[in-house]
Amino acid sequence: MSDILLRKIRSQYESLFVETNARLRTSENPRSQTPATRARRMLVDGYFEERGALQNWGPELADFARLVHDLHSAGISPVVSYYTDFPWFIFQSLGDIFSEILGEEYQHLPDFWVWRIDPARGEAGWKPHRDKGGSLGLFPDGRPKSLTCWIPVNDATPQNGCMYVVPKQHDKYYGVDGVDGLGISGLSSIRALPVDSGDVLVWDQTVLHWGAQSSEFASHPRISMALEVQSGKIPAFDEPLLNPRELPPESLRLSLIGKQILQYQHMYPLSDESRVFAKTLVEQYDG
Ligand SMILES: O=C(O)CCC(=O)C(=O)O
Ligand SMILES: [Fe+2]
Repeated sequence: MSDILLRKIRSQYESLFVETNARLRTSENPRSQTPATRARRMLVDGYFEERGALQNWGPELADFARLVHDLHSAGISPVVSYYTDFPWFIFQSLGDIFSEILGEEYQHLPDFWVWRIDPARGEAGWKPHRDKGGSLGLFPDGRPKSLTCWIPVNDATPQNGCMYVVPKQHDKYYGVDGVDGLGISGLSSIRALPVDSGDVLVWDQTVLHWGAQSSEFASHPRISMALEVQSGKIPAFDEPLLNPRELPPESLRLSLIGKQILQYQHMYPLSDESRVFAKTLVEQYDG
């Protein structure tokens, strides 16, 4: 990627880098639920929201949204915002939640994305899927091997394409190999998950979920980011696993950004220009 672009991001978004924002060296992590409640919700529904977990990062979340809009306006994939420290810092700050579900040795997977779902263009989030199909994401006793953590950078609503899930308890196909589609007895089992900026969503990767079709009457594009995490006790679902206690080095971030643009092309239309851009990133910064 052009060094000019990277320097520009550093100079215009100082709040998103640890070096230029002392706030990112503090860690006060408010929690609205007890670990027991989170564990119970995970067991019954396969997901939970943690309200206000990122409430201290309002200014940074707003700057991150601005960066996503700027990248979009420049025709650059919003996932390039993972060049900054902020997403890595934020996911690191949620470590207590990941470790209580996956164990202390949990790892970050090299799988992440940023969405900017534009209601004015009739856009929708990703279509219904399971991040790990069948029983792939589950231990024999039913506990999840991996999670997706999805963060609303601005408020996500049914109008701008918030997440929807089939809660585990209503899903006849949850964890079942060789089946496809909706294993529910009626549409009322489907649950919308509106969340505000500052909240966090976590689902186990077996849960069926999707990002909704937006409405032209929505007030703003939905901006969100996600990262996958896995247990440290199983083989890697994807390589390289990342130590959650460190911010990945710059060159690794850039090659992983290229990898993301290429690996999610079944979920969204990828232009030839973006494909070339992504391949260049992988080649330029790999190893
Ligand atoms: O934001 C979306 O539309 C889809 C998110 C998703 O499927 C994921 O993060 O696993
Ligand atoms: Fe997903």
